Formats: sequence, structure tokens, C-alpha cells
Amino acid sequence: MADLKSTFLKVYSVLKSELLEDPAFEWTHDSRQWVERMLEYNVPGGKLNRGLSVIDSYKLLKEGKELTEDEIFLASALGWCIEWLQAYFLVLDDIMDNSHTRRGQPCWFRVPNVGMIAVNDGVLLRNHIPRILRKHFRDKPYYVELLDLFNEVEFQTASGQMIDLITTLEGAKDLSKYNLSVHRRIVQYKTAYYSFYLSVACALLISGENLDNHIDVKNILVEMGVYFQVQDDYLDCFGDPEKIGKIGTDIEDFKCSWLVVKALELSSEEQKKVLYENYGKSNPANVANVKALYKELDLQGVFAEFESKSYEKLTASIEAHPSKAVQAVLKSFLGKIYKRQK
Ligand code: DMA
Ligand code: MG
Ligand code: MG
Ligand code: MG
Repeated sequence: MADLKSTFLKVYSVLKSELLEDPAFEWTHDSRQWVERMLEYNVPGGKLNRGLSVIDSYKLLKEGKELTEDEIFLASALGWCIEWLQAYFLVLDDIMDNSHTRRGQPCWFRVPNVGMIAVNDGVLLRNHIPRILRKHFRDKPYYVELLDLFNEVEFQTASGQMIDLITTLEGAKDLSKYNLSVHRRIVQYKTAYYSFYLSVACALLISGENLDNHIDVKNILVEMGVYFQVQDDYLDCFGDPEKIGKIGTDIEDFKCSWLVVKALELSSEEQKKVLYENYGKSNPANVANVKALYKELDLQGVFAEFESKSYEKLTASIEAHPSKAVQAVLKSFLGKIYKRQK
């Protein structure tokens, strides 16, 4: 495993060097140095779960047959495309969410002399993906499918981000607009496709599969992605910033988080008043009042219950799948995120 990660990181160095020598641009010392620093800061520093999962899933789909060096390189390159996509979304997400830290360091836009240059850096990160794909996959029979997949998933994610953001405008007017179905729609689009479906879809494509034949796999992965984002919402308030590497902002940002939805469901009229008066304000005293109410409502217990129920349901749908190899892929994913603390 440690070995797989070091192989994966070596591929990152190769891709980075290629991008920094991209013949389509006349590089100068300063421009190359900027992009290199921007990549180092934003691309390789996460858990790398999404990227590593492409290799993992590919192995499982090949049912024990050793991967060649070339196959490992290609699976890793696709894994990195997902990590690049994630970096692009996170750089912009942190600006829009007015966040402070990410992966244990200041958000990129908060670094001195970066500021709103981070917006264009996000655009560049996004542009690196088709450049990597073109360099390494142009001659593959599945090249068009691959481009199409990344485009589709990017569109879904950006649309999810859009509804995540515009829903707060409605919530600010009337908090009672927030409910589980509004929440589900947001998290399905903003998180599930790119965080779960994309890795497996990449592995399926390089295995020569047609994605149209795997809608059932997609549905299970989307459910897993929804569960994953509920965990993210939970950790935003109850996680340890040292472990998750970021400080929560959902309460301040008026987000339609799973926690506020549950709080609305479980509150008495009096408790609802506390929510209405304190949610969506940046003053730490207001935030503390919301957190105190969450504890009073035992949202930690409610979440623990949700977590074990989700695990049972997901396991049941995985075990209903006809292919043992696919079951192994899905179980490996679920095992990585169940009861995660980061
Ligand atoms: C993140 O939602 C979704 C994308 C597409 C980056 P979020 O703002 O809850 O993420 P985080 O908690 O990591 O800022
Ligand atoms: Mg955010
Ligand atoms: Mg966000
Ligand atoms: Mg979050």
C-alpha cells in the first residue's frame, strides 16, 4: 500500500514536469515557478483516496492479474486527473465559502500575493486535465469516452456547487426551506459524482468496459457519495480541525448542511427560534449558540445512527450485485470511508 502510494506520487512528478514544459506555451522562469508552486500547494497534499482508487479498482476489476508497468502508469495518470479536478474545485470552493484552512494550511487564496489570482489558477488546474489526457490517452480507443466522462462529471459538480450556493439565499430568507430532499440534491451533484463515481468509471473505461452497462454501480456509488458528504457536513462542526485539516464554515455560511436539516426536524418551537436567530451569522457567539443547540439535540447520536444505517443499506446493495469483482471494488470504497475522522 505504501508502495502503491509512492508509485502514484512518482507519476505526479512526471505529469507535473510535462505540464511545466507544455510546448503550447512560451514559458519563462517566473511563469514556470508560479505554476510549480501552485501545483505543489494544491494538488498532492490530500488523502489521495480518489486518485488511488482508480488503481485499486482497476486491479480488482482485473481479478488478481498483475498490472503491467504501463497499466499502472495509465491508471495513476487518471487518478491524478481526478486529484487535479478536486484541486480545481477546492481552490474555488474555498474562495466562495470564505474558508480559512485546507489540508492543514491556509487556503491558497489566503497566501500572500495570491488572492484572486487563485481564480485563474483554478481555471489552469482545470485546463491541465485535458492536457494530461491528450498526452497520454489520445490514441486509446476509449479517449472520447474519457473526455466525455470528465466533462459530464465536471458539469454535474459545478451545478451542485451552484445549487449549494444559491440555496443559501433562500435559506437566509426562510430557514424552513431546508429539508432532506433539498440537501440530497445538493450533495448528490456537488460531491457524489466526482468523489465516487468518477474513479470507478475511469477504471471501467481502461478495462475496456462500456459505462452504459454499469448504471447499477453508478447508483450505489452515488448513494455512497451522499453518505460521504453527510460525514463532511458532520465533521464541519464536530470534527477535529487538526485531523480534517480545515476549519468549518457551514454555520457562518448559512449552508444547507445535514446538521441544520436534522436540527430543524428535531427542534421544538423554542429551539427553532434559537436556530433562526443564530444561523448564518459570522459572530462567534452566534455560532456557539448553534453548536450548543446541536449538542442539546444530540446530533452526534443522530449521526451515529445514520452512519450505521447507511453502512447496512450500502452493504446490502453491494452484496446484491452479481459480479464479485465489482462487489470487491465497492466494498473497498466503503471500507475506506466508514466512520472516517478525516
Ligand atoms: C465541497 O463541499 C464540494 C466541492 C465540489 C468542492 P464543501 O464546501 O462542503 O467542501 P469542504 O467542506 O471541503 O469545503
Ligand atoms: Mg467548502
Ligand atoms: Mg462549498
Ligand atoms: Mg464541507
